Amino acid sequence: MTVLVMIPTYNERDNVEWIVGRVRAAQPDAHVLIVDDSSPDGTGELADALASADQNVHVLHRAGKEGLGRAYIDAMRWGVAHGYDVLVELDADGSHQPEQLGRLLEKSEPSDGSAPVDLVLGSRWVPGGAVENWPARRRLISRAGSAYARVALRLNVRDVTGGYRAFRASALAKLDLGTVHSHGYAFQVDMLHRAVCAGLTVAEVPITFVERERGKSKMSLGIVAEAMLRVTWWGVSRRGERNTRRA
Ligand SMILES: Nc1nc2c(ncn2[C@@H]2O[C@H](COP(=O)(O)OP(=O)(O)O)[C@@H](O)[C@H]2O)c(=O)[nH]1
Ligand SMILES: [Mg+2]
Repeated sequence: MTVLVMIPTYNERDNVEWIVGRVRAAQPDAHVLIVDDSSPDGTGELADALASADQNVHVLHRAGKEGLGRAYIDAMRWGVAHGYDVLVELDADGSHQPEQLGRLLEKSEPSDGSAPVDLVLGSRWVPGGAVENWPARRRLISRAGSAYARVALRLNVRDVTGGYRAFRASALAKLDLGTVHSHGYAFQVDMLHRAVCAGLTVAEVPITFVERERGKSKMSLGIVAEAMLRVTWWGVSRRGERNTRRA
């Protein structure tokens, strides 16, 4: 099984070397793809230096900041084109601990011979999962957002917006990536919703999410609003489709 860990970066100068080093130590066979949106702080140049020192590290430079969704779609296309079996999403800021990646990969390609899971979600909100250093306000936004999307889209999943995930490349081929237009948390909900509608298998494994210590979060009111609006729209149109079928 070949694994590509995709790490999107925007102004992560203080984190990129640290996180890549942790991924390489935790999963020495995995490759890393840093997807940088021309960060003004020089993250892209640092990434290039890491790639020239390590043949398992690659960099995709994008022309400008277009949001997490676009960066991941480009990374996924790159990973599929290069023939990796499993594509992992991981934040650059240390919130997703590379040392826990084995928990996800064990479901993507189980060592006991059971069926591989198409989409494995690192989950903060299942037993054993946790969040460290989050103010009560952020915890509430995240839980409420997950609860809303669960109900609106009828998703039987606890952590709907999490960004620590492992996709089997063969499953991604069924998701029509060319029509994904969502960016922030909405991107994560969108991909999960598409996976469920396409009949892919989905599993959650507990992770401990650690809030970043260095650099700034790119979360904004706009990102939360995008997620709310898109989820509402998807929920309404799904219900409409169901009613049309019934009529
Ligand atoms: N390439 C790229 N990466 C981004 C963009 N926005 C956020 N990221 C990265 O996505 C990851 C998660 O973003 P973060 O700001 O930590 O969001 P939060 O964890 O929700 O607060 C980090 O690695 C960011 O550098 C973007 O527009 N382009
Ligand atoms: Mg973060």
